[in-house]
Amino acid sequence: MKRRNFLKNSSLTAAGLVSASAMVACKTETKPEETVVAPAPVKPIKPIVVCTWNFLNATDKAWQVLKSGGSSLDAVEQGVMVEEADVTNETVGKGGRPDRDGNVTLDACIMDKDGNCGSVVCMQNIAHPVSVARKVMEETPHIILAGKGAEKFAYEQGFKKENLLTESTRKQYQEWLKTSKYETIINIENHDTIGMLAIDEKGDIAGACTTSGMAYKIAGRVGDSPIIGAGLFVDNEVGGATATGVGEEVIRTVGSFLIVELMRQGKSPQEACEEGVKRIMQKNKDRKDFQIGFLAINKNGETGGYCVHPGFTYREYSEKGHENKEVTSFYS
Ligand code: SD4
Repeated sequence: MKRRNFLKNSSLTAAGLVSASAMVACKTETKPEETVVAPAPVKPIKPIVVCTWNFLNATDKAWQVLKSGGSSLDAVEQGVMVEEADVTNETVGKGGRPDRDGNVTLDACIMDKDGNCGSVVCMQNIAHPVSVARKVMEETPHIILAGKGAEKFAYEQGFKKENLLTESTRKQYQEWLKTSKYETIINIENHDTIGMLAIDEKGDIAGACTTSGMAYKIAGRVGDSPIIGAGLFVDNEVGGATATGVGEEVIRTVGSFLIVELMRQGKSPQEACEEGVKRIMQKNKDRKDFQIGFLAINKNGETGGYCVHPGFTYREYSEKGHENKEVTSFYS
């Protein structure tokens, strides 16, 4: 390099350094002092139980288990069993509406604080699929048992065979046969699946979900409710989520897993449920013919819910008492 250019470059560099350091100095001088405020410690709400829809007796049962020091796993199992046994609830357990061949086929799953899970799909003749799902989780190396295999396993575990069709659902089915065109219609009326999430006194989270699925579904159809990640997901570090409504749409977005992951990224249960529904609606811009409701809880016991159409509620029970929570919806 020629001396003249060298000097020129050096002086430029020096000038650059001077001005850069002046800027740094200037920046340092003018920067307002940052006060680091530690987030206020959140006292977790526990125990607490929430479930889809307004199932008073189911949350009561789960609350009794939690209050007597029971685990969240026992609470959610025993809580949803109340609805499985209630023949007036025609979308869960005994008394659930049948498929289009007249058979009641049940779906259920359960998940514990350690990420263990069990599920039964399309199982007939057993009134408490959630308990069979728990047996799958605890007594087998598998997660999902289906149809006849699930039923056989249930008998081996001591469950009794029961006729799940009631007089009421049999009559409704026969009426439906008269008018049915056997179309695969996704409806928005088929509610009352119970998804339940609980935190026990130790702060551990568990969840369960159980349903007879869509009324008059094609034989063999399985919805989201027994699919881990879709109808239910629990991560003891973060929280849990569950879904009700048209299972096909929930499966497509792996809804409950999505919501738990959104909470992991910092969203509140409410914000996560809203984002979950919005994701689904982005893919269904022109459709108004289905309902979905999401319910979520985080590790602090904060809860939230959101749905496509108005009408979805969830029930919460904690030391604060019993509350039926109306949620806002995408189409208000
Ligand atoms: C299903 N998600 O089988 C269930 C139905 C349901 O309230 O939730 N009904 O798709």
